[in-house]
Amino acid sequence: MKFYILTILPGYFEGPFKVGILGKAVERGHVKIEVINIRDFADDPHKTVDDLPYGGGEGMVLKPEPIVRAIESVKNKDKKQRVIAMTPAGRLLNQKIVRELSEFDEIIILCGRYEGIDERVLEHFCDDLISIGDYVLTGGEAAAIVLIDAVSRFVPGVVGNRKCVEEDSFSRGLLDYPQWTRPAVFRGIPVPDVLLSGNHKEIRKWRIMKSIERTLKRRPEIIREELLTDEEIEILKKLKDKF
Ligand code: 6GU
Repeated sequence: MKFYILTILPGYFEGPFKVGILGKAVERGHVKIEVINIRDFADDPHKTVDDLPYGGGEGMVLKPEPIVRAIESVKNKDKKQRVIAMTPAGRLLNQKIVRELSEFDEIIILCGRYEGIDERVLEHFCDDLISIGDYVLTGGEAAAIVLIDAVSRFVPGVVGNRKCVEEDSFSRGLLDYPQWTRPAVFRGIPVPDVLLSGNHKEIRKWRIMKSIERTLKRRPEIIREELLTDEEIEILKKLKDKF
């Protein structure tokens, strides 16, 4: 899977893809990242990428010409590509969208800055507009890293254990169950007894219960009963009465 990042802040991406699971994925060639400086496609001596907004108002708007030339420089009809603009005005990213995007060969990500991007770019040269949440960032760069991280997990070879990818929170509308490790007592706080019992049937059931319990408490809106097993639905019904 290849990601092109179109940005006016190429320096932003110097660190994140060198470390951790993503760093390893890039090193092994499962994930390819190419950062493109939009400013390289400006055609005036000052390398201008922004201009005043028509109609007046605060801030500057990214000009269409350099961005569209940058997009066209990476377009390739032989690849299954998606052009995505990162903007708080986009649709909200979720795990379903992440999984769908992982089916493409190449994703071209346009990072917004300043007050916005000329609407003609978004409407006529992008396939999708994506936001990562209901808050405002100084630009789309941090959001692009979030998107690449989440999509890369679905690329074969990136996450060692496929089961981890498929069974994670959100794939079935339940938050993950909580985890503990040694020591058995930390600053007087013990690990739940059941986890030390060695009774794997009990542990499995207890984990389902904790998973449903914290989802009801923190994110009740993500629960999708149609994706749950009969056992889970039964536990859900019992716990619902408590909340
Ligand atoms: Cl994609 N961009 C910006 N600037 N702010 C955001 C965002 C994106 N998603 C949430 N907030």
